[in-house]
Amino acid sequence: IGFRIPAIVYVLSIIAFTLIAASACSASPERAEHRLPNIIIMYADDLGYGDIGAYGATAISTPNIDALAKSGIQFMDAHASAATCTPSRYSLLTGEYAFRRQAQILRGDAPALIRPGQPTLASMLKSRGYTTAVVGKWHLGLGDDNVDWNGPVKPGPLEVGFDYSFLLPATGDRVPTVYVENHHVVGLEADDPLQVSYQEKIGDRPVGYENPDLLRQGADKLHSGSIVNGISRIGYMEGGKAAEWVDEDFPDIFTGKAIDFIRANKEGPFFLYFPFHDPHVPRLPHKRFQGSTQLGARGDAIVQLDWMTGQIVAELRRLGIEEDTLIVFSSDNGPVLNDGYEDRSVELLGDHKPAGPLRGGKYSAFEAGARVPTLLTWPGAVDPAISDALVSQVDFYASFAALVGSELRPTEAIDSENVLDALLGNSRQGRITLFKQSLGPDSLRSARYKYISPVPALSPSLQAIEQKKGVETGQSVEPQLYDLSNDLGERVDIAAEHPEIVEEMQRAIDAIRQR
Ligand code: NG6
Ligand code: CA
Repeated sequence: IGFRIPAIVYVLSIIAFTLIAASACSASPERAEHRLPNIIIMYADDLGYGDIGAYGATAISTPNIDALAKSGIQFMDAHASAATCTPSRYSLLTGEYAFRRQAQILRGDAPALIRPGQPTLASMLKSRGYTTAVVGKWHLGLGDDNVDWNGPVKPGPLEVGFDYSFLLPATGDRVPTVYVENHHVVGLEADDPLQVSYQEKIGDRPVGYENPDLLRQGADKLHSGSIVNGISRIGYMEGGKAAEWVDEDFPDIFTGKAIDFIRANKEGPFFLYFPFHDPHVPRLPHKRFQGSTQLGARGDAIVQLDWMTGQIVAELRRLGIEEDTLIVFSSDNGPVLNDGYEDRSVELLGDHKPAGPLRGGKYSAFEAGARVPTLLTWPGAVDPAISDALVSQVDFYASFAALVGSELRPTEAIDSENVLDALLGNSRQGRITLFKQSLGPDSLRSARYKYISPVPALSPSLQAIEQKKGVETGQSVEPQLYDLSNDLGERVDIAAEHPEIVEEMQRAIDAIRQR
């Protein structure tokens, strides 16, 4: 079916790579150093393939993100490596599939998933002279087991290659609802220590299931723990009153911290990993964005995200470093409407299609689970284009390593492929095959086909997601095969007609899993 790399292409690409590497080394070190671009990864949370103007949305106005699409490369077939948050983030930062660490959506008090010593995109860039920061949503665990939020919270980003961190530790919908800057919870008072539990109610903060009258948004059972800022969260939190965040302040606080970092490091090169909270639940956009769409909180949260994007680009321009800065804009997984809170996203959806023409959504093995809007700009070096190349976020590691001239060790970023040429628009060829995880089955893409592995038995928790969240998860006890060249919406299962393709694609998944 033609998705194996022909040997000759492989050999030629090695020769080409060696030549490029050699010519990079022969330049004077000073010049080579100077030419390293700043790198910013802007990473939305649960933003779907159809949620922004550049990908067809008309009910949400996203001029700043659309401007990135216009001035850079717009990828039509780019993917997160999973359909949920923690696994996608793990892969983006380590170049490794999340199943290798059994990474699942983490609790808010989970220990650091990326352990000190494991190489990351940040540590790799740091070794090439970059100053590195993460500002925004982390959701990759912090500290060791039973982390003490009142002492130094570590290990965390600073132990895996980041010089600076300002974090929303897990998600907006789970405790602790505080910021963590470097090793410390921001604004904590010594006489009101912060404790967190995911087992039982602790302390005297009201909880959602006992005080529905205190809530600004109705919530499902899971999201009915401690109430902070009128919203009940997953888990329980005692103390830490002065450190509580106000959700509506996220856009200003995170954008401000990101801009501070950019200003302080304008001489470059710097790496800024900037994961947004929007449009994840709970959706509580700042007052100035409320009502900016007819879609309610979810649409308004996307307008807020667009504003944040614009602020960063404007700052680069003001500092005169826009040309020297490579920006990637993407999302960690596909869209969902009701993800635990009644914020009227379902009722107010109208004709808007968060997943565009794709089937499924967040959590799903269908395309909308992980095929996400993806843009790359680098005004000094990349010409505008629309690209159909098949690319995965797991490949950012090896690709940027090639860009900055860092040679990967055999154990480093083992699932990451160098697709730099496709990312920079110099080639239409990205990956030959692309592996994805979901909350349920694995899937595999070639340029033409989409294969979804069968599950041994239907999972009741996935069935619950289908019923409550209205997302088709893609689980089936039968293998599924779709020909995306004429069936982008994955409607006609052709597995039965093509047993040989099914077998070959399943074998490819097994080989990745067993590696
Ligand atoms: C799920 C939460 C969901 C969301 C998600 C994390 C359910 C019942 N609940 O466990 O509300 O918080 O975790 O989203 O599905 S993610 O984008 O960070 O993966
Ligand atoms: Ca997410």
